[in-house]
Amino acid sequence: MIKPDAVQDGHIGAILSKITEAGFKIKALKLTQLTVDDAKKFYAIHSERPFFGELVEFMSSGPIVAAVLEKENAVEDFRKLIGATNPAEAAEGTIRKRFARSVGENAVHGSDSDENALIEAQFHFSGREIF
Ligand code: 3AN
Repeated sequence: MIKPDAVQDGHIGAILSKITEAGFKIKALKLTQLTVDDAKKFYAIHSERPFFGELVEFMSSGPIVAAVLEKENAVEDFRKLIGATNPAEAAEGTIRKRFARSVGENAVHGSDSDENALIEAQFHFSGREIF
């Protein structure tokens, strides 16, 4: 996902360019907005964390871009491309270093495993929207 901060800041095009230049193929793509319930469901794994309420509020606060990406070693390579959760700690050249506002409003989300990538793809897209 491109998160509400980066969409609002006008970075959709630049972020998609970095993603495709890094060799990812776009299999599905849409501009949409999460409801509060969607955000709670998507981030259920973080429900006990102190920032959960803030995260849900932020992720449902405006439009996001959802995408399904394909590449060899995609999960690991995408996490390298986006950089550390906290943009202050993200490496030079990463998407979060360049575009994120803060640790909470950090521009992009990437799946943390192949298994979760499949669950998250199905959360956002129907079968006929994935190519
Ligand atoms: P990542 O997105 O790098 O995998 P996670 O899974 O630890 O990081 O956290 C999920 C999301 O929760 C982050 N993308 C960020 O928006 C938010 N988050 C993580 N840590 C904090 C924090 N300390 N304060 C506020 N929000 C946070």
